[in-house]
Amino acid sequence: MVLNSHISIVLYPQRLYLTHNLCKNSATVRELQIYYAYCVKFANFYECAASESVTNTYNKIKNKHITSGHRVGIVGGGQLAKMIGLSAMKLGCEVVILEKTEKTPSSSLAVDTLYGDWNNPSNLLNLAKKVDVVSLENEFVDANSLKVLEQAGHLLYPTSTTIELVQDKLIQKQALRDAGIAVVPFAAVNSQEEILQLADKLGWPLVLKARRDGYDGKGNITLNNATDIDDAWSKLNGNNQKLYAEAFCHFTGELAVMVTRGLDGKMVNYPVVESVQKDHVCHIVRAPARIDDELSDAMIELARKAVKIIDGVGTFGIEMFLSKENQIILNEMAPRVHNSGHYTIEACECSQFENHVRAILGMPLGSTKMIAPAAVMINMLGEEQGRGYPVGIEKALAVKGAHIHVYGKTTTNIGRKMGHITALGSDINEAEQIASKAASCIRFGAQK
Ligand code: AIR
Repeated sequence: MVLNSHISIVLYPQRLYLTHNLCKNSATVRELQIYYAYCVKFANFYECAASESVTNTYNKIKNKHITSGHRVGIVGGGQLAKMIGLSAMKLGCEVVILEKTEKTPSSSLAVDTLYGDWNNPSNLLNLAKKVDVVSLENEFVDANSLKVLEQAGHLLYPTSTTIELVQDKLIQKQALRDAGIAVVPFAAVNSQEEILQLADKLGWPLVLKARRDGYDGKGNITLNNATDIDDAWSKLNGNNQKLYAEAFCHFTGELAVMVTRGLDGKMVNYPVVESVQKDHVCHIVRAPARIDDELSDAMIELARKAVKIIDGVGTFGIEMFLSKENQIILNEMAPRVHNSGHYTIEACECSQFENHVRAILGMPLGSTKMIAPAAVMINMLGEEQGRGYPVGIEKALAVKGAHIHVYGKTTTNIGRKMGHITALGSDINEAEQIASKAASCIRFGAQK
């Protein structure tokens, strides 16, 4: 079958082969649709001698937007969108954001910001019409709303199918378990009674979790015994929100791996990192993790497998536990750039953010190699309610080697992620000393 003068399809049992004047690739039907859409939208990138239809479509894009580079749409405008946006801008792209409220961290860099409910398909379509490819900075956007974008022929990465598999943590755990990945025992709980029944099977403590929309400690409560159930149930709004519970993992360490997977299925991974969490919120990330090569290789293999299972395109964060028995257990995966990868901005040849942009544009992925022996990232959290700009930043900036990121949120609150600091060093201790010294100067929301 010939799609146009430059792209033709040859059908083999179960596989399709896409032939193009410059590209020869084996592809599934879905991949083929995607590839075709890319050839049309990014005709210049593939350097194809574009057919009339390709030229017409590309000209429309050019007229609508800018004369070079691409427009990336991001659903959500927080710090993750800001850092993706900065990388996109570095590559000459423009960024358009869809957010619920005004004055988010990314509003100052976006060429255009649309406001509205991101679960409303018409808002998503308005965003998609303004850009070449849509991506996400959070997993809260409803997969069914996202499907509408794909049905209308827009490019979305990660796809709605990937988001569907990940955004409901119960479905995510089931998908991973079914694919043979070790996860802690878990079950849906539809009543307080069912939590007690699960505790009979798994023992205490249990972790009660919201199936959707939890992050940074919101949506997770550890239950130490039966008397904790009532309070946790009402805090997580169990009567109206779907919950599940899982066995508490008595881990010896929490580790994470960032993986970027391209449109062609090629993957790159960053080193395994150690993360220190307090109250389910990430506080410190140390790279690389101080573990032996065998364990590190096994964790990387698991992380890559997990991203493949959900057919991910873009950057993904995979959080793991190391059990007392040295077993690797996948805790959670995020279909987006992740806090465990913020250190890559300064510490790696190509950051998690830039690799995300490269992946969703169908471009070659960059090197994930660290440029220093060690790096440490410390999160800066709000101490109490107050304004979003910190006190003490001038002192922190005087600390040599500290890379300071202030997200630009208008207000702060207890535990809210307001910024982070990364330092490189010849070893973890050296990097951590620098990062801690700078972090101790800065305070968000607290009076000096
Ligand atoms: N985020 C998304 N999922 C998890 C996290 N941490 C980031 C996104 C989102 C922001 O946190 O960038 O926009 C929301 O932070 P806040 O402080 O406004 O709740």
